[in-house]
Amino acid sequence: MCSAPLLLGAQTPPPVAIDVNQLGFEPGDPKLAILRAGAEVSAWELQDDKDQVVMRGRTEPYGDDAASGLTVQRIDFSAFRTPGAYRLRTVLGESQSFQIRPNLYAPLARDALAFFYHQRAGVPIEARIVGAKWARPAGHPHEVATCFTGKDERDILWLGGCPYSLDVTGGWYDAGDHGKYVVNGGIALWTLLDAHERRPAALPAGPNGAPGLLDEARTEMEFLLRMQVPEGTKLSLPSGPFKLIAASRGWRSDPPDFATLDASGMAHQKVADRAWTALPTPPQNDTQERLLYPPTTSATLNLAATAAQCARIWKGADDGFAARCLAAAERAFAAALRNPRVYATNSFTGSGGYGDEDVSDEFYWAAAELFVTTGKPEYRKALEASPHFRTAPGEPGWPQTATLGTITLATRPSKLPEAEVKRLRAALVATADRFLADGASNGYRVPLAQYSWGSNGALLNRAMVLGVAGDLTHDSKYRAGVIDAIDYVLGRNPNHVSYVSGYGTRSMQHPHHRFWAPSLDPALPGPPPGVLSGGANAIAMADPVAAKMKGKCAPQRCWADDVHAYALNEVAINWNAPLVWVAAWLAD
Ligand code: 9MR
Ligand code: 9MR
Repeated sequence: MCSAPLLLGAQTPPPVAIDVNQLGFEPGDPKLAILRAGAEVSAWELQDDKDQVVMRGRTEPYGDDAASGLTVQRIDFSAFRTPGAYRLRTVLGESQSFQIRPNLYAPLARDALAFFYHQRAGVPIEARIVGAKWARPAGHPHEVATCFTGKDERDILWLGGCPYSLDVTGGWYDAGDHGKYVVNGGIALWTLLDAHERRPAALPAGPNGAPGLLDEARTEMEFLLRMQVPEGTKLSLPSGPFKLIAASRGWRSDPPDFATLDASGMAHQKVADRAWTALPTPPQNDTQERLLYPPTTSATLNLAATAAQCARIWKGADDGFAARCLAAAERAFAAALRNPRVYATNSFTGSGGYGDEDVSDEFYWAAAELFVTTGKPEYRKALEASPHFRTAPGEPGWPQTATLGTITLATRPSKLPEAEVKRLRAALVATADRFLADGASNGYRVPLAQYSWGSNGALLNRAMVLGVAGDLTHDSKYRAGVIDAIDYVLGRNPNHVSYVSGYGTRSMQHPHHRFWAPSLDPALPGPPPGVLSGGANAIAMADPVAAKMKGKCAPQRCWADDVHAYALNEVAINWNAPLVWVAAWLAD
């Protein structure tokens, strides 16, 4: 142990050896930083912005950490509560600077919400709201599309198309691409609407006419409603379970044969480009043909669930809209019951798949939303008969929505008896406890066990469940878990990066995005503040940047701030939505 000052020239910044939330901490919250160093105990100092030492302590050795591939020690300075600007120092190096102050998270909640405005299709993104740098003309302002016909990537011939065009203008672009997907739109919209139902005053209209949460959510809801198949429509669709096939063909399973179905009330999976557009392509410059892709049971249930939420949220504020939502939701649920196994084939170029061959969880979720909204016995029967009833099988995600249904049943007033609500709550709390246990089992104390595509979104969805558990139990350990998650996202990670643009001294700059792509065209802007990178991915390393890292990085370090790294560094509505939820919860 030596406490001599670092011998570094004035121009050489000391090495960053301490990873910490670069935004900072609210005074009363736990405060943890991670030092990259062997097991030897060493001294740390907390310095204010006048280089005065305000607290000293000893690191706590953790040892080798598989998730980060590092040997780490912990610095706990939770006891320090005085507002100000600080950095941590040890002989091995220092941390980025950060703040301690109240009301730290409100701006983050607002900027994370503004992401959805930036992602809007069909309307110009206005300079008076976002500033000249991020303003752009409307993308796809008249999105009138008919169904895909022709051969897909599996060589399946889609002959029938659909006997109509739909005006599906509006909504949000999904991510770095310009697809608009009902499946992923559903969970993103649910998450914003849930944040609103929990704390209606949290995100009202923003400055300069920026839309508040409800206005923003409504643009997506209106889009989802437009994706519904008109009454009296017969379509030829593959219906039934997928068939296992030889792995040599590159697919795990094949869709079943086509059947003619009454598709009225179903929802199209997505509207998207026929072929992938190049990077960069600002949305107003997209010249690809835009097409509707076949309706699926999963998309239909995403519409049912969110339109049911809409029906109760807008009741009293806009009864006409609420009634439209309710009718669409009930029509969609009936259509899904009629056509329960119409799965996405994942075989169209130009857009992502969001294919899911188990929609029992989507059925449960939609039944739960419909029951809470209507109180009708048929929905109660459907949800009580579901294998997912009273379960919270992990963090929610676009392919696994059971936890969403359980959150709604456990936290919204309904006709369920109190004993039942208790059981539902217990399931959520048990799942939150599992997340805390995951946090206890890695060096950086991140309540996540697996790092796959969109791991930051998965982590924030876990933080949402932890937040719900905190609300239900008033036990501070759940807020501590939420802090662990946001700390990781904002800098307490082995890449010492803040994964949220504009937040922290060293934040993500080069997302996989077709407009925020200054590394490809210097005339284009970088990401506006509040945009979340998908994050470390050690499992589905599909892009060229990730492919090169495969097998060579510890899970938390499989990440690069590179526009081409779509499996590591894309941005997406279903990942930014839990950032809004969590930041608003922390701000409350
Ligand atoms: O840009 C696409 C990104 O938005 C998707 O998430 C990703 C996976 O579906 O695909 C990206 O597009 C690439 C495509 O899959 C393969 N050719 C290169 C495309 C552009 O990077
Ligand atoms: O988030 C999706 C992830 O779970 C999948 O593994 C991945 C590959 O199918 O696709 C991700 O979603 C992308 C979508 O297909 C197209 N738009 C961008 C999404 C985020 O990368």
